[in-house]
Amino acid sequence: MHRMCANYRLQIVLGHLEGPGAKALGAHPTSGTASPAGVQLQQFQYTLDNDILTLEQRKFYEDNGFLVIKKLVSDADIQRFRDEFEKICRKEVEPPGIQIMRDVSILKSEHTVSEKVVSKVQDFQEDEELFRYCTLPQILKYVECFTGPNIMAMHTMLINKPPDTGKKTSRHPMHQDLHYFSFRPSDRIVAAWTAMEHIDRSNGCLVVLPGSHKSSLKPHGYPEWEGGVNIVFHGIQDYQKDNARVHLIMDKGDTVFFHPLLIHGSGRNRTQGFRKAISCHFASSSCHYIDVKGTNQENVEKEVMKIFNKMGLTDVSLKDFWKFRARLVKGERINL
Ligand SMILES: O=C(O)CCC(=O)C(=O)O
Repeated sequence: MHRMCANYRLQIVLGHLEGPGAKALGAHPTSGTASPAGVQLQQFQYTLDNDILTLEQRKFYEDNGFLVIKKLVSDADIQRFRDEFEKICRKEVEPPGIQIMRDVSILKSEHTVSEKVVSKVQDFQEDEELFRYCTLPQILKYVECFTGPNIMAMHTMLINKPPDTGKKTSRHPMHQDLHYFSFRPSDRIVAAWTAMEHIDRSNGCLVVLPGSHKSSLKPHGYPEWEGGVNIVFHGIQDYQKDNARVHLIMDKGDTVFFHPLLIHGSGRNRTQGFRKAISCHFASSSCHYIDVKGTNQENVEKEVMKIFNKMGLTDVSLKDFWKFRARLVKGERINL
């Protein structure tokens, strides 16, 4: 993993400092504009040797822990995900294992089943239409740069951030996704998050703290917010707002790939629309499970156990939970 990048050396020798796709992607302030001359021979830790990322993109991810690729998912695919989401909300389709969540502020106030009361669906691995997102070749092409060739889809979500009712419950506290994961190593895990419409600060874009993927996993818990917080929306304890944070303004189809230790969250949705994004966490199938007992992730295991217990399942662990969710999307299944 920590070996010298052979591709990089080869490209220097050949003088080809831009990889395939560089022109199509164009420059983007959140996708790396480092000058090739400024790129030093180095060991890469967070990306693998590949012919997909330009050197600038690779260096950008190494330094910042995220990378935005413009227009990666087509309007036609996004429309299909929207249509399926609406069918799920109306209960016209009921894929096994799917979890349908409501925002805490609308939890009890409305009983009709519609897009307007669902804040998120997750675990759509048995829904052929939504799961297509996790198998799109253009997504997996990038995922492979971080995970390697054997890829598992671990966690799937379509987030439908509702208009904030004034209680600020539509915010997602700053957190590190690794807090929820009982598999390692973290550098072989990556999230793909695709904007299903234009997303900016008005409707609650992603907020990231560049470079925070180089830090360790911090203790998380429920933030003490007045208006309440959604179930299992843990945040970093004692998080202090950091001026270095960056708001990711994204257009429909733009996709951000990010490291599971990157500190991120999202702001309030101040519009009347439901802000939509589709996302999957991928991991190399050669990752291994860990026991989180005695670590600061124990609180997640306890919450997940409560959910299992409600389903009548006892004597299960966080590892069982992840094994149940994991699906092979490319290559071969090794450990996960
Ligand atoms: O889409 C969002 O608002 C934030 C999603 C997120 O950070 C997460 O679910 O981990």
